[in-house]
Amino acid sequence: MDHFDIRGVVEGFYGRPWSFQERKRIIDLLGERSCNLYLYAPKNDPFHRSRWREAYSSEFVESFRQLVNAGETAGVDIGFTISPGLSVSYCDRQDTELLLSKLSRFCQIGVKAVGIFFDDIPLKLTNQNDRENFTSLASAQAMLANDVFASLKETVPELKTIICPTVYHGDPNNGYLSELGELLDEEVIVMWTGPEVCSFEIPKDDAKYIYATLKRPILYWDNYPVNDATMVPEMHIGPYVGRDPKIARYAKGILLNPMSQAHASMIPIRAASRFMNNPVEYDPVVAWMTAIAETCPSNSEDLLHFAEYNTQSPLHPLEPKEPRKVVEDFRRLFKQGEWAEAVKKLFDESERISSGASNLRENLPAELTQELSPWLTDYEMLGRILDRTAKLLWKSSALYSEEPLEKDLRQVKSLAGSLEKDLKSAISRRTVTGGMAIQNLAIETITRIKGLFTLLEGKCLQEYENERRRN
Ligand code: LTM
Repeated sequence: MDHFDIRGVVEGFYGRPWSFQERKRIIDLLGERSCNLYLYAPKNDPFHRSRWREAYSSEFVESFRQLVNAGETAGVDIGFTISPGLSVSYCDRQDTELLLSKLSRFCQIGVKAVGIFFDDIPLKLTNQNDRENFTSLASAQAMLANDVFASLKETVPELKTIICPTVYHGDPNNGYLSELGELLDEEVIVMWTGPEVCSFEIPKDDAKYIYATLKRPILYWDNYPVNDATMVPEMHIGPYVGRDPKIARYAKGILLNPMSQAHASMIPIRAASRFMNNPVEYDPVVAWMTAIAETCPSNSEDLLHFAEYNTQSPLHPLEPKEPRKVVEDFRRLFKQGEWAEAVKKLFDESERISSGASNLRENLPAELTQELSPWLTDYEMLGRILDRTAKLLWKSSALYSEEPLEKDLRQVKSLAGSLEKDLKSAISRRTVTGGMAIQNLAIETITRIKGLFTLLEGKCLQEYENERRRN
């Protein structure tokens, strides 16, 4: 049966790194889910990347030792990595020694895997000495990695050794990658994110061809649910989809790159762990709904509805289905002349959102509520926008009568003003939930009703004019 030997997480995102407490929670979860590797690689830890030459404090190493112990208890290997590529000189012996001593400090406290990561750096040798000593970036990186890993393995022979190359996605037919495949020791594991940085899909052939180029089964660095860079406004808690189970034939494993929001990341980690353990029988919707139910058993329906508003991500590039469906149902009923039913759709959804959001704020675990809070606020705002849109539509029907009353006009104007304010607040937010379907409906409603104001005010003016003439 196809299966993945390595299953777990790489803490490899930009943004606030997790705390040690958060890492411990994730490691416990990985253990519960029969996953077996956690790799430390947070881009914004300066000692991991920008100031990689500097040593970690003894407090940090002690905390990491406790993490290694937690991993042993949970049955999860803990790995430590460094990203020296921004400034390393591949031919400088001092740099090689520094890297070696920094990694060996972590081997001494029991890490089971080490990595040297070269992602997100220039695809050419930038140092003059390196250009004089190496014919290519691949040969420089292979020499450094082989050298450091061989020394570490002298004391820890079973150590897993991993690199992330500088070309880590796209077309597997690539000169840099084939040279790397040629020169790297065969035990070195190479990471790869698939056809894209954040791959919408990972087809079987991606795994097959990258295997052939690198001459070894690769380890997927799967950029989901990560939400750094331009994805910061999104909360990635939708289903884990688009990975062909047959990639397991050619890949050594999958490590998910999660969000800076550790507790929220547990939803997709729970779901994806099912794929990692049994790709053939994996059902993404069942895995997702189960993960949601496990996260908040007392309010799983509410969490599911909220999650349905937060699917948008590289795996689900289209706008979330749930709010789109509400608006489509509304438009269909409205077109059929079923006014009351159409408006009721909006009121019902608004009610579902506001009661769901308040249940979630009350009953979700505190850390999760804190992480989700900005998106819960978006969600609540959408509920308000739906409510005001529905009221506006309902009240505006009074203006279509032969003799519209001044008081109705005033009331409709005030509702339109409040809705406009809500829309302005929605635009000024830094997070996105539910796509644009509901806002678009609200904008369209306001615009059309303002058109009605023009008509009515015109009529009033006309009447005023007639009266003036009569007198
Ligand atoms: O994906 C890789 C190998 N490197 C970086 C990650 O650190 C980052 O989190 C993701 C998502 O933005 N993209 C990258 O290129």
